[in-house]
Amino acid sequence: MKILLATQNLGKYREIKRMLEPLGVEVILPEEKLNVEEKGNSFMENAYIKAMAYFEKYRIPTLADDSGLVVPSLGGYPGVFSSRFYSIDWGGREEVQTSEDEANIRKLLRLMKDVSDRRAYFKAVLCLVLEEGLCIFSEGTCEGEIVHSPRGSGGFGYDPIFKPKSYEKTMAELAPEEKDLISHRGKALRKLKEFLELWKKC
Ligand code: ITT
Repeated sequence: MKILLATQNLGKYREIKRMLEPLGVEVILPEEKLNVEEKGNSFMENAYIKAMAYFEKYRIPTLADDSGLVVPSLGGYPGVFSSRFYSIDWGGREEVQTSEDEANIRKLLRLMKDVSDRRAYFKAVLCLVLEEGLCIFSEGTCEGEIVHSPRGSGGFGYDPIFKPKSYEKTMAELAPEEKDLISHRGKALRKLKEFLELWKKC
């Protein structure tokens, strides 16, 4: 089975590919980037918007992942704004942009400088459009806390400043398979895999 992954994020692509390929699923990227406006208010809405936009163009089973980091002490931000959090006006100075990931991390750490409640969680919602009129969702979360300075070089995004619950390492210090085992995306993908196995038998 071939699945088109509706993303521009190579970090997501690497993780989804390594978890789905052992199932015999070939994960491919779109040849052309579509300008999809993610105007939903939830991960679920945005996952659906992305999956449908690419499905309508390519007409093959299409998977989208909308995900992000939720920090309750920041009122749930970055949340659905995770990928471009650095560009959101929060008062104070603008982040100098090196890479988007680094700018996001700098902004989050600056906002949380004096915040003692550092709990946070990652959430991923996957939307798989299998054919016209058939779409399924799965989601996963991973709880943890925001550390005071970045550590590790694995993963992507906010991984260097996120320490999963009951771990001493940040997500970016874990081996890829360790991340897959506990991550929001790993959990959502395992649910999706169960469904795909049943569906393939039908
Ligand atoms: P696509 O929409 O093209 O898939 P994107 O990066 O813009 O790519 P999202 O809108 O879903 O995707 O934003 C997700 C952001 O949340 C991502 O850019 C990271 O900053 C963060 N994020 C999601 N999953 C993460 C993970 O496993 N580790 C670290 N950060 C993550």
